Amino acid sequence: MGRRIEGLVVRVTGKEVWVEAGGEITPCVLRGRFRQKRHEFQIAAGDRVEVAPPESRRTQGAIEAVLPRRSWLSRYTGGRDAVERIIVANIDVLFVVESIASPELSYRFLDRVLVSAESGNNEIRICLNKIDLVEDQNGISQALSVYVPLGYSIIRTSAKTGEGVDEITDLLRGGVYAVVGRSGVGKSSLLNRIDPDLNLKVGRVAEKTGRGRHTTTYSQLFPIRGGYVADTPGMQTFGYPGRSKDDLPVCFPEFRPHGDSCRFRPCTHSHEPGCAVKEAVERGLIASTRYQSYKDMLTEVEIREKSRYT
Ligand SMILES: Nc1nc2c(ncn2[C@@H]2O[C@H](COP(=O)(O)OP(=O)(O)OP(=O)(O)O)[C@@H](O)[C@H]2O)c(=O)[nH]1
Ligand SMILES: [Mg+2]
Ligand SMILES: [Zn+2]
Repeated sequence: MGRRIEGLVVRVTGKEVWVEAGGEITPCVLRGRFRQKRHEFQIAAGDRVEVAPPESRRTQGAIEAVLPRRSWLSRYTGGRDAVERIIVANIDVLFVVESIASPELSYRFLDRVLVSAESGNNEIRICLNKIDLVEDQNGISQALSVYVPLGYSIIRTSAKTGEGVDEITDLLRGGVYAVVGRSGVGKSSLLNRIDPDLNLKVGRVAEKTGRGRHTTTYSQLFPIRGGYVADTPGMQTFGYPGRSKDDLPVCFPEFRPHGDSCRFRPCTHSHEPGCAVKEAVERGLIASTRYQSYKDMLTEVEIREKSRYT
């Protein structure tokens, strides 16, 4: 067996992967099992890999192994390509970005990203961006009242005025970081504000639909403050990536204190009598928007599980 080097995947496009080791970037090809869809064979920005370095006659290295991931962000993509897709791996702090206006805050989408982030074992911060656009603070207080009790820190930011950006910068300490969220919420703009040298492409939000234009098209790690940050493309859908519906409730931190008190075990917290989670929703201890998100995702996973066995 030849010499192997260990490196960090900084970019994945089509069939080529860039691996950084010792300050040098080696372009690598994806061969054999690494072209399969199974997530242990997928390669994403942030993965640590073993590479057979290029020989004199070839200019590309070859990836030989992917090391186990500490954390990851993934989503389930539906359709013919139905599979869990890893977006970024080994993230130290994941910044989940939403905008308070233009586009308007989507509780549903935010919950989906948060659940996927929980399922991938991530340390999470929420960035509520574009606060320069709101005069009325009600929307912000409402969002805070739902997410702060769950234990998530919320950073109020504006990529335009720079407000709150230092709070993000202070958390960047030489590790791997990532921003994720819908198209147009300002992920690339925030990163440019932290480090103008990044010079990331920024898009416009369509006036009619309030939607972003998918300006960032693939995940890539950029050097930042002695570490790396991944800018990710805004995604239209964010399917729950977990294996089964039994893993879903633990991705809702506010369910944890109640889940053990349900009359039936296991309890899906949907139709069962004597469900402590449902009771907590009725008593206002769990936000109804969060419970609705849970039920939507549960239905989705149930449909997926059924189609797998028939
Ligand atoms: N007013 C205001 N506009 C912002 C702010 N952040 C971003 N924008 C604008 O929102 C639009 C979209 O910003 P991007 O940074 O491209 O958004 P993105 O999340 O990277 O979008 P994708 O790459 O498509 O996923 C641009 O017109 C930005 O100038 C902000 O804090 N305040
Ligand atoms: Mg972008
Ligand atoms: Zn229950």
